[in-house]
Order: sequence, then structure tokens, then C-alpha cells
Amino acid sequence: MAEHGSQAQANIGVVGLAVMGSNLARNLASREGNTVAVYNRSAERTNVLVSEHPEAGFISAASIQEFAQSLHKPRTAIIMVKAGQATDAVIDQLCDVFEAGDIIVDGGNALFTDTIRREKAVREKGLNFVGAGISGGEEGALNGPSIMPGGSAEAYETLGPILSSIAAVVDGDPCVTHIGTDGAGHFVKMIHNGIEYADMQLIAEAYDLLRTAAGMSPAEIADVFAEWNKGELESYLIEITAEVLRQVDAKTGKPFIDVVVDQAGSKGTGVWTVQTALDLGVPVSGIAEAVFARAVSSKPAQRAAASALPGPASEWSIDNLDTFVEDVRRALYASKIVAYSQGFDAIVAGAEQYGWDIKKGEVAKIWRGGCIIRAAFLNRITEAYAEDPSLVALITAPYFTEAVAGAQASWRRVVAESALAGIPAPGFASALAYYDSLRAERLPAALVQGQRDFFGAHTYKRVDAEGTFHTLWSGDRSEVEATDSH
Ligand code: NBP
Repeated sequence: MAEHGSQAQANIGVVGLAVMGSNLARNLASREGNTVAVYNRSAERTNVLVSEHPEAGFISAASIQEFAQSLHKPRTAIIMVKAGQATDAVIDQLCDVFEAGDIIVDGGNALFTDTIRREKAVREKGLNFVGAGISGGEEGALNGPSIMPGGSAEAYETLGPILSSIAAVVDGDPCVTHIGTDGAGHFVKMIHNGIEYADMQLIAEAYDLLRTAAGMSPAEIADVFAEWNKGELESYLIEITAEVLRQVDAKTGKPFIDVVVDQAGSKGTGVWTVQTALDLGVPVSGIAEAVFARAVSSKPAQRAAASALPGPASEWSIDNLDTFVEDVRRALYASKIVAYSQGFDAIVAGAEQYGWDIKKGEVAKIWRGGCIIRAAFLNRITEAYAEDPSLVALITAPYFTEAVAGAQASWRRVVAESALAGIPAPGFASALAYYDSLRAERLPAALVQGQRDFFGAHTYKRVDAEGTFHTLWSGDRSEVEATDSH
């Protein structure tokens, strides 16, 4: 039975009892050894949760003071409130009632730079602050999410077993690991979401090609995705894509997909990933294309005006449907490898910039369950980093190199033919352009350097000599060794 109490009985508490917090609290309460204290700003939510779930044995708190008193030491509380100012408000309240050594966990979708700032401020008060990325939505929160905690190793000693008790489990391993200090957990969660954007966009492009170029029906395409889900593309996203495509609208009897407005929204984590990658100088073009594709879709006025723009004269002529479907599958797989490789590049760059020791193989491992990008494919990533922890780019690992080599003829056909037929496939095309850029012996960046030196004296390096140079473009065009002022 739920009870109000001032005794320190709970080993874990949850503040913020909207859908995510309630589900996480229920998940915690359902695991052996956990007694869960719950508190919400407005008492109504607390009362509803506690009365609807007597089996959970929640200790409900009517005030933040009561909440603190109900936790034994080190007090550990997970905040699940609206990310932003609400998080800061709750942290301030908890800091007032918690004591040195206690642990405040933010399980919301915080921007990692906010987490870095909060961790520092809370640490200066002698308390621990852990920003934990929690993936898997409502369902994951209730039944087992993938959890990406940052913060100190000391805090993880207490927190780790609690988080392990509620995380998704794959092959006996809970999908949680200490990612790194301060904002590392929220950083990796952000990249996860960015990869999710790319993965979804690529799947959507594959659907569009099968529909538009081959004229297949949504139900037929659902069968194709269900088949793909038995092979190397096996993943939650492919699985649910088949479900969505098979759905029939009860009102009209039409395929569900045809009654949905084709404008995709976003909550911002994809944008954060791209903005962060731009700052870090990491080309996450697959994620960026996915974010931009949603932005293009959400511009009805521009799309209406542009619908009169001329397209190609000819259509894609498909001789053999099976070959075409296999080409699209391979193009999807190769593009997906690029997107994940870029996502891990961003993790490497973030770790370097912020001083985090992030184990890439462990990250891939904890994404195998609970989260939206869960997939068999992640095992290959873990293996690649196990073989070579300092792998310079995931795509250069033998497994992925071979996979792309096997797919590339199909990939090139799909990108070329979709361009000729005027069917947009920005994710596929940009992934291929990235792949070709990366493997090119020489890039036209040399010309860009020449242009930069011409108009801005930005200098350049030579292939055959040390040093930095500038050509006197408006003078006699001789070359001088550049000084620091250039
Ligand atoms: P919401 O994001 O809708 O937030 C509602 C909660 O925040 C309520 O408990 C509300 O209290 C509390 N709150 C607000 Br708003 N302002 C507050 C303040 N100033 N002080 C104290 N409490 C305040 O809840 P949610 O949808 O359950 O999401 C919780 C977190 O989880 C968010 O950060 C969200 O981004 C994240 N999330 C993650 C996933 C995922 O897949 N990982 C999915 C969905 C959400 P009240 O009841 O008194 O108004």
C-alpha cells in the first residue's frame, strides 16, 4: 500500500509523474529490491499514480521535503520533468533538501551542454548530478529502456545497479553502461536520436522508391519490409515500418499511409545533433539530410508553388521487380552503414572535445535493446570496435567495408536511376556522395583552398613542402611563405 511517511524507506525516487516518470516509477517498483518514492509538483498526478497502482507500493510525498525524508542515503532521485527550465527548478528544489553525497539524476531529454552546466553547479554544492539519456519512449520506460548515464563514476556505483534493474536486457546484458562524465550520457542519447532520424529517412526513401518507381502497393511493400526484417536489416524500425504500411484506415478503407499528411515534425534532437556536429566539424550528412527532409516536407506553400516545376521526361523502367527490390534493399543497407559510421564519428569527436572516455562498442551494445534504433546490426558495430578500439571510421572496419562493397553496384544504380526519374532520395544520394568523398584519392578541396587564398589570403599548404604559403594574386603571382599574420 502507498503511504505517506517520514521514514527513509525508499532507495530511489522519481520527481515528475507525467507519462515518462510514471512509467519509469512503475518499472522501478516492479523490480526486486526497489522501494520507490514519488513526487510531482501538482499532487493530482501523484495521487492518480499511487491509487491506480497499489501493487507498486509507492511512497508518495506531498512536498519535496517529504520526498527527501522518504529516501535513504545516499538519496537518489530521478527527475522526469519537461526538459528546460522545469529541470533547473526541480534541481534547485532538490539541492535545498538533499545533502552531500546524494545523487540527482536527470532522465529527461536535456541538451548535453545544459547537463555539463548543471553537473558542475550541483557538484560544487557537494552533491552528485547524473544526466541520463533514457531511450525507448513510454513503452521503454515501463518495460525496459536503453539508458545512457553520464556523471561521476562514484555516483554510478550507487546508480548502476538500480538502472541495471530496469533496463532492457539483451543476451543477458542490461542495456545500460556508464558512458562518461558530466554530459556524456545526454550527448550519446542525442547522437542516438540523430541516427534514428537518418535511419527513418532512409527507410522512408526505400518505401518511396518501391511505391513510386515500381508502383507497389503499401501492403506489398509491407511484405517486402517483413522479409527484409529476417536478414541483415533486422531492426525495430523495419519491423514497425511493415506494420504501419499494412495498416488500413478504418474510416475510408484506404491504406493508412495514404490518409496521413506528408509533413514530418520533429522535437529538436535531430537539430541538436546536426548543430553540435557542425560545431565539432563532423560531417553527419545522413542525419542532416534527414532533418532537412522533414523541413522540406513541412513547407506546404513552397511545395505547392514548386509542384509546377518541370521533372524528367522519362520514368524509371523496371525490367525485373525482384532485382529492383534487392537493389533498394542494398542501397538502404549501405546508406545505413554510412549514417551509423557518421554518428559514431560524432561520438568520437564529442569525446575528444569534452574529455570523455566513451567506449564505442559498449554504446552499440546498449542500443541493442529498449531503444528505437535497436537492431541486430549493432552487434557488428560492437564487434568492429572490439577488434579495433581506435578504429578511425566505422565504415573502414572489415565487416562494413565488405558489406558496402557487396552493396555498392546496387546503391549506385538506385541513386543514379532515382535522379534520372526525378524521385527524391536525399539520404541515399548524400550517403553515396560521402562514401565517394571519403575514398577519393584527391578532393577538389585543393581548388577551394586556392579560391580562399585568392580572395582572402587564407593561405594553403603544399603537397611537397612543409609550411604555410600564400600566392601574391594581385601582384606578380609569386609564392611567399606565410607569416602568422596571414
Ligand atoms: P512532460 O515533458 O510533458 O513534462 C510534464 C512534467 O513536468 C509534469 O510532471 C509536470 O508537473 C512537470 N513540470 C513542469 Br511541465 N514544469 C515544472 C516545474 N517548474 N517544476 C516541477 N515540475 C514541473 O513529461 P513527459 O512526457 O513524461 O516527459 C518527461 C521527460 O522525458 C522530458 O524531458 C521528455 O523530453 C522526456 N521524454 C523522453 C522520451 C523518450 O523516448 N526518451 C519520450 C518522451 C519524453 P505538473 O504535473 O505539476 O505539471
